Amino acid sequence: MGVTRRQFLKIGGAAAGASVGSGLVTDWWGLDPDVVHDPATDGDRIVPTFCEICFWKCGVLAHVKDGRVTKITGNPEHPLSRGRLCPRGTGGTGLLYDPDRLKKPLLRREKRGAQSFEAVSWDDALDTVAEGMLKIQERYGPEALALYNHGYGASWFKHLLRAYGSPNIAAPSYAQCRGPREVGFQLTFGAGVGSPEKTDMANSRVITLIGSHLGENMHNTQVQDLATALDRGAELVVVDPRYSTVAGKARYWLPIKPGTDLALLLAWMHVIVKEGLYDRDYLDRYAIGLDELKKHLEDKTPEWAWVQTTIRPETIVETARFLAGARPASLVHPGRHVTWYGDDTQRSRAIAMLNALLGSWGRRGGFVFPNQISLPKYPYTAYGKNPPLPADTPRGTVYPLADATLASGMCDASIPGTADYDIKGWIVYGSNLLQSLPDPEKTKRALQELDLVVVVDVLPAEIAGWADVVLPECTYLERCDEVHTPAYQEPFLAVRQPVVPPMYDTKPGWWIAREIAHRIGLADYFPWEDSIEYAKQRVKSGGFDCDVLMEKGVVVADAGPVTIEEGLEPDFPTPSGKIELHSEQLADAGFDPVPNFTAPEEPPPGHFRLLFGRAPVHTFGRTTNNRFLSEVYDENEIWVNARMAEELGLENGERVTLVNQDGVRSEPIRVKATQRIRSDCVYMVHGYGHSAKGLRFARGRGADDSKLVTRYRTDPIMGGTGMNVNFVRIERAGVPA
Ligand SMILES: Nc1nc2c(c(=O)[nH]1)N[C@H]1C(S)=C(S)[C@@H](COP(=O)(O)OP(=O)(O)OC[C@H]3O[C@@H](n4cnc5c(=O)[nH]c(N)nc54)[C@H](O)[C@@H]3O)O[C@H]1N2
Ligand SMILES: Nc1nc2c(c(=O)[nH]1)N[C@H]1C(S)=C(S)[C@@H](COP(=O)(O)OP(=O)(O)OC[C@H]3O[C@@H](n4cnc5c(=O)[nH]c(N)nc54)[C@H](O)[C@@H]3O)O[C@H]1N2
Ligand code: SF4
Ligand SMILES: [Mo]
Repeated sequence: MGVTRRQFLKIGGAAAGASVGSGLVTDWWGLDPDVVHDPATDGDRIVPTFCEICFWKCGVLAHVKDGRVTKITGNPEHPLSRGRLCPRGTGGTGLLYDPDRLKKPLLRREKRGAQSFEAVSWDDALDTVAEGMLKIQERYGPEALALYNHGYGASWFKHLLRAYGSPNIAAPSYAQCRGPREVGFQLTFGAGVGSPEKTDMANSRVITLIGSHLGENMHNTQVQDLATALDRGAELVVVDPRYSTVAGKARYWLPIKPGTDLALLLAWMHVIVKEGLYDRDYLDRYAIGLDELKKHLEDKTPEWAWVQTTIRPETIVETARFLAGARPASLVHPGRHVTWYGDDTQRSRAIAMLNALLGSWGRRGGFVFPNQISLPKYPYTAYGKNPPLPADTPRGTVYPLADATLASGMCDASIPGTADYDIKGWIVYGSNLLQSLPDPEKTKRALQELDLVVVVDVLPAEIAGWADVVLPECTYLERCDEVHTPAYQEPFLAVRQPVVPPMYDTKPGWWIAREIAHRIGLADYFPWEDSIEYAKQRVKSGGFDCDVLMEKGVVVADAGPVTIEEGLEPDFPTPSGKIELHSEQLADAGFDPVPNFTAPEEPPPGHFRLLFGRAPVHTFGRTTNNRFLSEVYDENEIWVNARMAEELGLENGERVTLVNQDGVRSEPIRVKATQRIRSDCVYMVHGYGHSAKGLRFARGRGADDSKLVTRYRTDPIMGGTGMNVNFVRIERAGVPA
């Protein structure tokens, strides 16, 4: 059975309608969980490849008839899809056949940001890029060129920048997304959580979600694992100021006051320690710092946390016992997008520590130690030694525990005189910085300062409007990228291969990067004929059969033990070689060795805290122009507590303007008056309110949350930008509040 158009609409409709508590989790998919897709349903050809509609990289089977991709289904043999895709992946043809795609290389005609371009040949466009890069290298040194990237196709450009000699390579998925989580877990266990997350949710007995809104956050395998766990009787504890879709399936929904999760986590640990409910043997063997932690937790009582979180002490005690009762198969999910309040590394660390008390790290139903296939590199010239340090920290500042470059920091460094040296040029691959970095007006100021802005994209998103040169990449269905070998329970090797030839005058990223390299004297770094030859060489040198891989799209290796129960000897690569409940690393860097809670700022009178998240059928603003996906959800709404809406005289469905604390106004947005959200915050889906002229479908639909994020709170430990610190008031059309 394939996913038919009708079923697809049903999935999206159910998800977008979000009826509270109805149906099984499997209904989110609109699919019978026991039916595996028959890949041979239709199509002249079926080409296995992997998805890029989000960053999870599920294996897909693309069905081709008369040269057109007619249908995209899940590859049954691929561990991340297991025969199913999320609704977004199924709608990938909506990107391939989007009439608004970038079709030809473009050169800017008027001033930056005016969105006025002239179509040129690839030679002219690439010569302009090469000339700009050589000038920057000569005038300021290679470090003055930065690469922003997101997505799997970026590897060719990262390689190009390293060869060129720049350390300024960053993705908003670190400092605007999961960076604090990785650092918080590394400080505790010596290793981060990674992507795909190394959770073993399918075998969990209790799953605790701190804001993580799985089911709206549609990472395919995680949602499947959650469905499996629930089918096996697992219970959910959902902590969220909003009654999310997954809260509708939970045993406990804790509508926490936004920004106070750390207080709840400390109080949970207080109860677990005080009542001796933690995993004593596990901690004796593997952890240090329990005594310091116990002492620290003494006054973090449920009554103390009540005042902060508004969650009653009895509930805190009851849920603490509930979590501990299922250990070690009790998973406190680390979340993914965690740049919320600026205390995010410490909150993530508290999540890590709670998991340590439950003994879940390295245990079935908790976190596994995944395996990974390692392939030898394609032999190419080695990068130069001792590249300069990145320019991502404001002058005089250090984020001692950051383990990647900060996208926001590179933007700051592009405003002259703010960092140790100035960044003078940007190459932007697959990242719509005007919707992903906080304070977009600052991003625009930075853009105006640059000598060179190159955007490689598939769509004319906002960022493309600011480019000097726009290079149209073909979509993931038209190209071959780097081989995918993630760390996972079942280690595997997957290949992305072209399903149909590139449409229009678009080119694959590997070709674009190589052409630039050839023009600036870096040809030696790109010795491969094309990306298929490159992929084949790597696969072959790893001892795998390329023909089988190309035919199946994936090769799965033997799993081997991944948990302590299976006899695995765990490894904690912290400085002490143990789980660090008390962190000398943090103390040495001048931070709290055990997390302390500071209450967040209160909304000013008449204001609500602005929260945001995901819609099940969209990936940020990347898919809001996708006409297939938008058939089911084509504009966002602002969730307002029903009682507050009544007090403000707001009608359900009426269009309002949000005005933030700095007077910035949103586009008109429809009110969703609902009891499913607290009265001190409002919520909207990120990725709407596009202003780019070329996005003819998405333009003018809904409102843009990023525009309202004029403030952020920087995490002092790793530089992440906490963005849930903005407040809005609601203005009715023509009625200033
Ligand atoms: N206000 C606010 N800001 C946020 C968030 C939020 O919720 N609210 N979320 C944060 C999070 S979690 C993250 S991970 C970041 C993500 O932010 P970004 O890294 O900027 O990622 P996307 O928004 O996915 O970038 C989308 C761009 O990639 C292009 N694109 C899509 N496919 C391809 C392709 O195959 N090739 C090329 N070259 N381009 C392609 C799209 O057309 C689009 O222009 O944003 C963060 N910023
Ligand atoms: N469909 C779909 N799925 C996606 C994506 C997508 O664009 N579309 N993007 C992917 C990416 S890159 C990421 S990073 C993830 C992000 O997804 P997640 O990591 O799951 O979540 P966030 O976007 O941070 O969080 C949104 C949720 O947190 C709640 N929340 C807000 N403030 C607080 C608070 O103070 N405390 C608590 N406890 N909860 C709070 C909100 O009400 C909302 O339910 O999703 C991934 N999956
Ligand atoms: S989770 Fe959905 S959009 Fe993301 S890679 Fe998988 S199928 Fe594609
Ligand atoms: Mo993210």
